[in-house]
Amino acid sequence: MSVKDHLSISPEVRKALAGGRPVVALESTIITHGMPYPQNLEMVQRVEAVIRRNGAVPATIAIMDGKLEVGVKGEDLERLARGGGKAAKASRRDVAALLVLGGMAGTTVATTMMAAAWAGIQVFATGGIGGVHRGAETTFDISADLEELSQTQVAVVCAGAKSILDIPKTLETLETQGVPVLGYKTEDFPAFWARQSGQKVDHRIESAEEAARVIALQFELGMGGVLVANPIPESHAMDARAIEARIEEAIRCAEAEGVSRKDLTPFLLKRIFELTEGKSLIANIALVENNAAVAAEIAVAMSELGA
Ligand code: PSU
Repeated sequence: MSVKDHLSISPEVRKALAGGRPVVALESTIITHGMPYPQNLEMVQRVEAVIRRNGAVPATIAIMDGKLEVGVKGEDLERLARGGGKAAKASRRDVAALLVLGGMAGTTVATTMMAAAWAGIQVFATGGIGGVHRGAETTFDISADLEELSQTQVAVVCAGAKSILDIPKTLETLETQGVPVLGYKTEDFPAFWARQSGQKVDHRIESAEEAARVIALQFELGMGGVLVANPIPESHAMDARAIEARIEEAIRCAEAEGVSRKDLTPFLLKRIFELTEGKSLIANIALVENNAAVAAEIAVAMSELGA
C-alpha cells in the first residue's frame, strides 16, 4: 500500500504531469467552507478558465468518496459546491480518518499542499493562507498551513494572510519555520481584501520567471515550500480601515457565540460577507482569479526551466 493508492488523479492532469507540462493545484475548503453556493462553483469555474488561458492545467483537489481526488470536475465539483454543510474541512490531521471513513471534504491549504506534492504538482493557488489568529497567546489557534509550508515542497500563491488574523505574528511564525515570503511586484505583505498590511515581505520579485528560479532552487536544496504574496488587484481592493471595523465586529460575534478552532475561519468569512453586504465575496473572488493567473505563469516558467 502506498500514497498512490489513495490518490485519484484525473487523466488530463496525469497526462500533463507525465509530459512535464505546467499544472496548478487549487484547494477546496474555499469551495466548501469559504464561499456560499452558487458563487463558490462560479468562482472555481472562472479560476480554472484563468489557469487554462495562462497556459497551465488546473487541478482542483478534494477528498471524494475515500480518495484524494486531484482534478475534480463536472458532477463531483457540483456535488462539492452544493455540499456546503455536509462536506468536512480536511486539515492534515483529518486525512487518514476521512480516507478510511469515506465522505466528502474540502482540503485546506495544508492538505492541498500535501496532496499536490504527492501527485507531483509544484504550484498551487489559493485566496489567503491560514495563520496565527488574533488572541492566539491565549487560544493557541495557529493554522496548520504555516507548518505545512515549512515542510512540503509546493509554492503557494496567495493574497497574503486573511486580515482576520494577527499578521505580524503570522509573519513571525513563517520566519521561525524558515518559509521564504516573496512579494510579487511589492515590498508590502498584502492583507487579503487590502493591498497592504503595513508589514514587509522578505524579498520583492518582479516576474514569474524570477519567482520560478527562486522556487526551483528552494526545491533543489530540499528546503520546503515557498509563499508568493500577490496583492488583490487595485480595482477590487477594499479600504483597510473600513474592513477592519467589520472584522472586529465579526470577531466579537465569534467570541459571543463561542466559535473556535476549525469553525472560526469559515464563521468569520461568512459574518464579514454579511456585514459588507457581499462586497467581501466579490473581492475574494477577484483575488483568487488574480492569484491563479500568477500561479499559472509561474508554473509555465518552471516547466520552461525544466524544473
Ligand atoms: N482562501 C480563501 N478562502 C478560504 C481559505 C483560503 O479565500 O476559505 C481557506 C483555506 O483552505 C485555508 C483555510 O487553509 O481557509 C484556513 O483555515 P484555518 O484558519 O482553520 O487553518
